[in-house]
Amino acid sequence: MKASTKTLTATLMTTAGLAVAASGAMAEKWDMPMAYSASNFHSATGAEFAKCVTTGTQGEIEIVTHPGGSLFKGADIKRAIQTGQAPIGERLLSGHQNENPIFGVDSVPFLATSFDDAAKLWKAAKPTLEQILADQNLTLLYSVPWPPQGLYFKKEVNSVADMEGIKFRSYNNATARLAELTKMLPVSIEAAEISQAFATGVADAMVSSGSTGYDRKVWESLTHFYEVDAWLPRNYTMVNSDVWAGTSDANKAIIKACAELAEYAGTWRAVEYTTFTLNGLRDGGMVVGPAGDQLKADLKEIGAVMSAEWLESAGEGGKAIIDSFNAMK
Ligand code: PCA
Repeated sequence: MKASTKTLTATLMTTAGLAVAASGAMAEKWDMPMAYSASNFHSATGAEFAKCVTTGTQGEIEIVTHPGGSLFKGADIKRAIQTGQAPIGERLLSGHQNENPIFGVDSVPFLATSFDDAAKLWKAAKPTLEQILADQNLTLLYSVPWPPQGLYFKKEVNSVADMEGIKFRSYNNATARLAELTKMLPVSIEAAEISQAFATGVADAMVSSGSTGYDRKVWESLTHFYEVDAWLPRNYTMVNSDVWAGTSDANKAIIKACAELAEYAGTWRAVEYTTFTLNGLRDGGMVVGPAGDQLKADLKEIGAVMSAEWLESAGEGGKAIIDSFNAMK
């Protein structure tokens, strides 16, 4: 019995070996670094995308996600993929605004403040962004927005004057600039590390989605969330272009289909998660509601300054995206 099991196993292994040899295919493992916690909806979407590819390619490509910045920290993910240290990964698009202002198009205050407008802005910007990424040896697979960005504080805030001197956690150029223009003090901190930063007083405020506040349980340290709907930044998933070129057409088609599904499902999750997480912040004890008129008016003024600055830095390419976005509205 034992011997025949052994023989059967050996036969199966040989057959499998021959089948692999015949098709020339080798099973590959693609590690996929992601910056946000496993419980975050982007990470959940990424895990499903990975499963879709692994199943769809019948294990020829097995994608394994590494959320929470566990393989590479958020700020290092893009470079790791460009240089082939990881074949695939996900990152915040506006995290690269230092390299090219176009990467920050989704974080221009009050340009696109709803899911519908964010989708239009993405459509307008996508061809340019795909080209910029392609020039950096990266192939865009899919992109999912975050819910609208609001302001978190440890006290009631009714105007920009009330913000002066607050230590403000930033996650990209726009958030750091917002801090400067409101006379706050920006400190750059990855989402994965904010619970600790707030608990230890390294920062006392931030602009982010209800989703990130909820994932990181910020009610343990913060008290107020103002629904400002400043912008909806995006995450995107990229693959190293050499790795992509070496992928069979059949597997490319499967990966593209899984990516399309992920973009759709992830966007849907972002919409659903918006109300759910704001309620979660309330349940945690926070005061959640719209900003008052003075605060809104002050922020509009700062938004106008930041929009002008972005347009100037992004030049003709930036203007073309905004024109095409406005034409869609
Ligand atoms: N959460 C991420 C980016 C935008 C968001 O809603 C963060 O706070 O880092």
